[in-house]
Amino acid sequence: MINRLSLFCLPLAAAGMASCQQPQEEAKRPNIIFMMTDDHTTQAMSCYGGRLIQTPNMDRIAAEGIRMDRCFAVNALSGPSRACILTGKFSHVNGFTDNASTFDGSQQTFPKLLREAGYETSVIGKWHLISEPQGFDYWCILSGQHEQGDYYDPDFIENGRHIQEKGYVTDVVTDKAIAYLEHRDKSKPFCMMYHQKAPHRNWMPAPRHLGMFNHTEFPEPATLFDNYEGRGTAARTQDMSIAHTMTEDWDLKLLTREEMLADTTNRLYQVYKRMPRDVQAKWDSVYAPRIAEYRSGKLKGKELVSWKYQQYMRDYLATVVAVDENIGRLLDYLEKTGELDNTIIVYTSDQGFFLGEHGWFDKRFMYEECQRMPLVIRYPKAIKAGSVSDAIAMNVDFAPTFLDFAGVEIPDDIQGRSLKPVLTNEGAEPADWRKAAYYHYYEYPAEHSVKRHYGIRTKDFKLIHFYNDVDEWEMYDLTNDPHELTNVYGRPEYAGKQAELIELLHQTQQQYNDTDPDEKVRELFKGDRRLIPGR
Ligand code: SGN
Ligand code: CA
Repeated sequence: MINRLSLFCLPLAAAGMASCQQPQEEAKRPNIIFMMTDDHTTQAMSCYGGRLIQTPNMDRIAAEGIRMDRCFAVNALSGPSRACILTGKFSHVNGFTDNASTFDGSQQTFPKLLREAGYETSVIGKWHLISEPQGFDYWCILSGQHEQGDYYDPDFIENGRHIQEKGYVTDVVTDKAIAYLEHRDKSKPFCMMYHQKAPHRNWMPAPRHLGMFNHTEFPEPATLFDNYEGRGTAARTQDMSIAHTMTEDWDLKLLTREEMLADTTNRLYQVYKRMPRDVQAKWDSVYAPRIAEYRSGKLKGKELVSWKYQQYMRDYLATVVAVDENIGRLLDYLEKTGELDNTIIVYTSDQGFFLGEHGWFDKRFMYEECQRMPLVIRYPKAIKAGSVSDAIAMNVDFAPTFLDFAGVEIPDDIQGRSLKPVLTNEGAEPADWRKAAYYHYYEYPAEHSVKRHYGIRTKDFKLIHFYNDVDEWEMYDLTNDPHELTNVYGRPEYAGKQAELIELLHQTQQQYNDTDPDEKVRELFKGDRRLIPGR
């Protein structure tokens, strides 16, 4: 699995000797820190041009490395995305299609391959794959709330042992990461997966950030009041709107302490009670004006939706601030210990998220805001500072990329492709690079009611097929319609493009062996190619 050069150099490097034929620098294998948050999206990152907050430490990774502008989740949901990342394989191959799945931990993953090649491996924070982590020398995963983890005084399973820690989850996960780095076996390169829970629902800020945005008005997205005209059934029947789905208690935190104490079964109380008393007191004072305003009865209709959007942003973005601060802490620690430039530092999120676009929160849809993942990478030995790339990347590419940088052979059954040639060439893609990202979402019927669908996303277009209990196609011209408001599928002026995209979808499904998502499409592809709609 290790290439010949590193195999030859490894024992010497481990013994601190420099007598390898290659210069010592070249022989040294990079450490990898894979930083992943949960539900953080590019609209809330200043290096992506987001107008909502400043994220200086994430921006630093981008400025001193590369920003990938077209990285896509292949199934925009936590467990599935994590399984794709670990295996480099799509959901239909790794078996974890939705959050009700259990990961088959006996299968090949990139941490296992790195470990076999002499890396020390660890995972800290959100795991969400139900089965115990395999292939890690150290693992410490969030266990509360069905493995979503708690914001305050979180529970963990540390190498099989149940523990509870004091403090705010984003800080605690970082403390653990730093403690691990302090005590790791320094004779080996390491690969650490550092997985934050934030900014996942229900968006509870750190004590120091409670109320920090109470006097900030955030810009509304252009599509906050989308009426879904020009889209299909799936967009109209979802259950993830700020107007209707967002709850008063869990999401908007519109319950007083007295009300929570009077109904201790309430879910908000279950997380509130985990805070120390002084933090509860701060919480009470910060949310009191919000509750009063809401109950004044003045807010109605669109004004109420705008108001809810503001509260949502105040909480969500405050949790992002803590993530950014903690990334800063980790970068400082690496700098201080001399490991910063030896380490490939990746920042991403398991998928993107809707911050009011189309009137929504949550993810799941193959629409831009959540299909697109943040991805910034710093490794000055091979990546030029300030690089930006529009090459189409997917989360299944992460595994082969890490193996490639570590000099480990990429097994043939990995479906993603190493991004190394793109990353090391200032973001430019090789001539034979893929033309489309593939997507397939399965979790339906389920929470948020997003219908099953699959499709492709090229640089300029998107083709989606919603199936299962509907049979509807959508196609978006992203250059002319970046907000994806007008479905152009079936329009005569797009007939040629449509036929081209259907063929590309077909080829992509063949390539990744996802050939039977549903009968009807098989029929469509099986027969006479002239029957492809639009041809
Ligand atoms: C929880 C949330 C959902 C969210 C899923 C999946 N509900 O069930 O809003 O879509 O997690 O998120 S909550 O009432 O518990 O907050 S994922 O990122 O883990 O896939
Ligand atoms: Ca997520």
